[in-house]
Amino acid sequence: MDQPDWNPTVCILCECNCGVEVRLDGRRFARIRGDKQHAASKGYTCEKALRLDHYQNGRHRLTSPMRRRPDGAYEEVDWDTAIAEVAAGLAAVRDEHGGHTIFYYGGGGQGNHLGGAHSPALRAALGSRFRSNALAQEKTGEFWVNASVAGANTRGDFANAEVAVFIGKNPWQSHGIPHTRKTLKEISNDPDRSMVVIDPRRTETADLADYYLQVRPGTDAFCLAAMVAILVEEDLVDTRFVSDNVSGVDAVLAAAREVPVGEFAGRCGIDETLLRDTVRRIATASSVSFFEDLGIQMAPHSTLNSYLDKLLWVLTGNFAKPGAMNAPSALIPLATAKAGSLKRSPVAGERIIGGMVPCNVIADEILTDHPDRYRAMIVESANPAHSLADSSRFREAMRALQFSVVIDVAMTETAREASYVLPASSQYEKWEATFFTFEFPTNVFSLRAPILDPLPGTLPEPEIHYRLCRALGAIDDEMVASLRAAAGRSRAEFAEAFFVTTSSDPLLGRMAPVLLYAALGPTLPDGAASAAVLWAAAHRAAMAYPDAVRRAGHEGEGLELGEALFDALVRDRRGTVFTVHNYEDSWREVTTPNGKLNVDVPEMLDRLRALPDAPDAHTTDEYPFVLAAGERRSFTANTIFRDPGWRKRDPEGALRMSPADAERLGIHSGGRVRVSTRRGSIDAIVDVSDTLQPGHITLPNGLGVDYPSDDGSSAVAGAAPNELTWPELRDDFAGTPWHKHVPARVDVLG
Ligand SMILES: Nc1nc2c(c(=O)[nH]1)N[C@H]1C(S)=C(S)[C@@H](COP(=O)(O)OP(=O)(O)OC[C@H]3O[C@@H](n4cnc5c(=O)[nH]c(N)nc54)[C@H](O)[C@@H]3O)O[C@H]1N2
Ligand SMILES: Nc1nc2c(c(=O)[nH]1)N[C@H]1C(S)=C(S)[C@@H](COP(=O)(O)OP(=O)(O)OC[C@H]3O[C@@H](n4cnc5c(=O)[nH]c(N)nc54)[C@H](O)[C@@H]3O)O[C@H]1N2
Ligand code: SF4
Ligand SMILES: [Mo]
Repeated sequence: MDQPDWNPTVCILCECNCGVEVRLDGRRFARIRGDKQHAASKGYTCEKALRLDHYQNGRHRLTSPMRRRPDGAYEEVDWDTAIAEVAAGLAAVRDEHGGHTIFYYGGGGQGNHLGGAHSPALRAALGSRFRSNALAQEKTGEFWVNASVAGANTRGDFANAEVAVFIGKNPWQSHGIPHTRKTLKEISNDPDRSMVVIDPRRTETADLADYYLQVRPGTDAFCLAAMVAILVEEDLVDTRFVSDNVSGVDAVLAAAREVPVGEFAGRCGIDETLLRDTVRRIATASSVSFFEDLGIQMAPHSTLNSYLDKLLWVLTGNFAKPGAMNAPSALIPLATAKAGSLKRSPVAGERIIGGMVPCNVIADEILTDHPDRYRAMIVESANPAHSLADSSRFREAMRALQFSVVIDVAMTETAREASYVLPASSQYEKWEATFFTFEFPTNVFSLRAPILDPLPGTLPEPEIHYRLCRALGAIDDEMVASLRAAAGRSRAEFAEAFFVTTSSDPLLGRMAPVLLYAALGPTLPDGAASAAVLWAAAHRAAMAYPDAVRRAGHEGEGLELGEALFDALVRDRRGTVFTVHNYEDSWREVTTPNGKLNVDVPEMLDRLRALPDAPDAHTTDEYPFVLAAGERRSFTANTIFRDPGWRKRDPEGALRMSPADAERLGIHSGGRVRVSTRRGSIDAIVDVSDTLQPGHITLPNGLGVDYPSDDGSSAVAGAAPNELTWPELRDDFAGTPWHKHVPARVDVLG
């Protein structure tokens, strides 16, 4: 591959996927800078993007498929052998126990979703029914609430918001909104705008806030319920908006009037006057945007928290207008949750939301003699043996499987338990994209071209899926050849042939991604075969939002509009604007039966009414601290970087602790302690920090992964947080874990 000076691509470390330009020196990332021409990020990055060479060129990269020998060691095998044996291993489980016992986990991280978009074909070829990924340990509760209230996913418009509210979200470190730090500073510096932060730790974001609510850990439901009650009690509900646009409000008003505001303020540790002032500021603003994240989604009452958060913006009329909550379009929806009664997982009987089994029950659904237990697993671009509650139990579950395969760039904690490991090309060596397209009213999709040739021995995931489907006999080469011939003649002929083929048989319909890859893919420029899956998505978007797609500059009627959008996606290297909406368009995304926002959600109202009797502390004499296990810091990025050398500070990921607790324990910054929970212990260095309240301690996410040294041995930096967590610690509705609320003990080491 020739190396033009600055190669456009994106940063893959968080959902923002900021556009960057990389200057190469051979295969090394010699320089990296923000891409000013990127359609979404326009040059913005944070400091982490500069470290991407540690991902691309670290010593963790795999260059051959690996097979586990009976003695547990791994040996290299060639790709043909690996594909044949993986297909045979999965087919054996299917034939013996049924395809529903083959579980699929993952599908993409912060920067890569094209591989996962091809996985439905492999799953269809195997008859696999159950799947999950990280969203089922953070967002499924919120997805369900959004589905119940709006029938759509919703997102804040922070750039235009008069008031920005962050609940259990530290965007200064974790980002998640466009040009995050710039937007935060703008809000903070503008005397006419305000920022509200609800967080037990005085974070970098809290330091910018006008209203900082330092809630006691795990008591947000009391705080948010009191806020809703104040809205009702002080007549701050936007009654005009509500009577025109909201249904079921009487049930909410009745429940809110029962909330003991003063008592709840006390239980969440927030001064009632501050709480009332905050609610008044929100209710009287011309626009308010809300962002709830892990601090309330991985804590007690998490689904109820999400519901109460939504009530705050629904009752104040903050929907479908500038600066408020809106419903962005999607090129490929990440997950479509449905309200109402839900399918259940086969062994534990937990709710499946958005098609995902709660992460916390996966190990339980393997380690059992239940006839429908999972017997095989396909893991793609995820590290569940590190990222799911109770790592040691997950490792045990992996070993109990009859067969497992991991597709990753590295020999991860999860890969080390698998029957086979298939090495993927890195995200800078293949066509890639994410489906994190949450901007409104202007929404951008970034298809990236490779900036390096694949590392020898690696393959892109779409090719891996295609080869496995072929080896399973699920692809008829003649059919692919005839579709490919049609694609060679014209897009219109291809469209017709593809439609006829995929509608002839439901199984072929589900094979669509790999059929597109193999038939349309070879006709795309620059080897962009993996982008063929976007062809169907472009047509769907053009049909769903024709006016918004045209406003984004794509032209044509009917099928032509979809083709024009697809061609633009494949051509552009710095993001494609695919929709430009009017704010009223958010109403079109609302899919509740009567087209209104619906706040009468009985499952949540029951929980709200039960709140006065719910405990507000879960610590014990033996485990007196609340540990937030997995805090986002300047030098964390999930487990995308394995090389600890990327961290300029905090190399081992210190345990943060309040000065009062440190004094009581007689420990200083730099001292060593043991953190223990009911499940396990880890050792850590202490960082005494006045940002924490007494009784609250935090550990970063993403540490505790091993990395090979020059001499071939390997070393682990820091502690893996999920050695301390356990699966039963989870939300009673969505099954999401309480990773931010783990009862723990701290012992000083000599
Ligand atoms: N630097 C960096 N950025 C990242 C990532 C990363 O690894 N590193 N990961 C990305 C991913 S996958 C995600 S999902 C996002 C997550 O982004 P965030 O949700 O912002 O990240 P966290 O730091 O895990 O948690 C947010 C806040 O919750 C607070 N919190 C803890 N307990 C409670 C509580 O009981 N109540 C309330 N109200 N708050 C509480 C914590 O103090 C913390 O400030 O970040 C993304 N961005
Ligand atoms: N205790 C605790 N646990 C947590 C959290 C917490 O706050 N506390 N946070 C949770 C959250 S929000 C999340 S999102 C998860 C994240 O955890 P996971 O979803 O498991 O994902 P990552 O750590 O992002 O790891 C992604 C994997 O993809 C691999 N990879 C990178 N590029 C490619 C590629 O191009 N192809 C393939 N096939 N693989 C690739 C990496 O090597 C890595 O193994 O962790 C969750 N776990
Ligand atoms: S980590 Fe996130 S905010 Fe920072 S440069 Fe990368 S994508 Fe952008
Ligand atoms: Mo996440």
